[in-house]
Amino acid sequence: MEYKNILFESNDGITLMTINSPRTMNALNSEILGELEAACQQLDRDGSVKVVIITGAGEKAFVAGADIKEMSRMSSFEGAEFARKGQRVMTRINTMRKPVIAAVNGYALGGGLELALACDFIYASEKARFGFPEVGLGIIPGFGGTQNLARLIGPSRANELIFSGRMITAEQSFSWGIINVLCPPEELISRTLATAREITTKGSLGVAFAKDVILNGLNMAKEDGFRYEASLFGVLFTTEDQLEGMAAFMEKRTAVFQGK
Ligand code: CO8
Repeated sequence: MEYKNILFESNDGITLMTINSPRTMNALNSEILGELEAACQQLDRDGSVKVVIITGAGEKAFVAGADIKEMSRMSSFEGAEFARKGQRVMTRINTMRKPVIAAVNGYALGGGLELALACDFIYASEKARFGFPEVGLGIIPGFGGTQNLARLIGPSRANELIFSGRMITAEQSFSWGIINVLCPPEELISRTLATAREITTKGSLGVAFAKDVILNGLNMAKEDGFRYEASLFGVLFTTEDQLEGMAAFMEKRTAVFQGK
């Protein structure tokens, strides 16, 4: 697959994906959505990749939404198709076996915020701005944002943000629990990489199973979530990573995990 709008940089098990369409502030059009979907598939299959980071090119925007110029020409049928494609891509990102971190460097609006919310957690620079401007365009968030935001910060704050179409600062997003870390712009990638590196030193099967159980457990009754957690916990006792992790602890050395 030839990528026209995404830059890749891979080092030591971490792949940094930069959405690079500066003319439209990295807005998501059908082509970029297709590239994101293909990239997720490729990275998920690649055993050398342990953590993925998604960011936006340039100083101003992470992703300024879905591409309004492309959407403005859509019929109702095409609009629904576009929403379905976007939802499929966001779900693909959300359900990748490896952790995906959003490094939000600027505007994360509409589909851009939905993309960040599809990641496992968000780090952001002080320049980041978050919002769902859709109601001002006569539409609603259509790439899963209504569901993901309300689950993350509760319906009350999600309602206010979505009904008003207002943009909020990185500080406000931090205090609302949308982002985990808020830092100066020049530190965003290094801080995100540092956390990614920490994750790569752990057993990748354990990390993948933890992601699975947290994600799927949210849609289960608590006792079912407990049962699912116990099952995956048990499965890990059939892996070399579990033997290595516990042996390393007892031998007072650093574990070297193979992801099997
Ligand atoms: N789509 C297309 N082009 C965009 C977008 C966008 N979302 N955002 C910015 N651009 C373009 C501008 O048109 C402009 O292009 P040009 O130079 O050719 O006129 C260029 O980027 C720079 O933008 P500005 O001149 O406006 O830059 P400012 O710094 O003044 O403002 C903002 C930056 C605040 C980000 C402003 O551009 C803005 O408000 N953008 C639109 C934000 C928005 O409304 N996003 C939500 C879009 S809707 C959405 O995401 C729905 C998702 C679900 C879809 C469901 C399927 C149907």
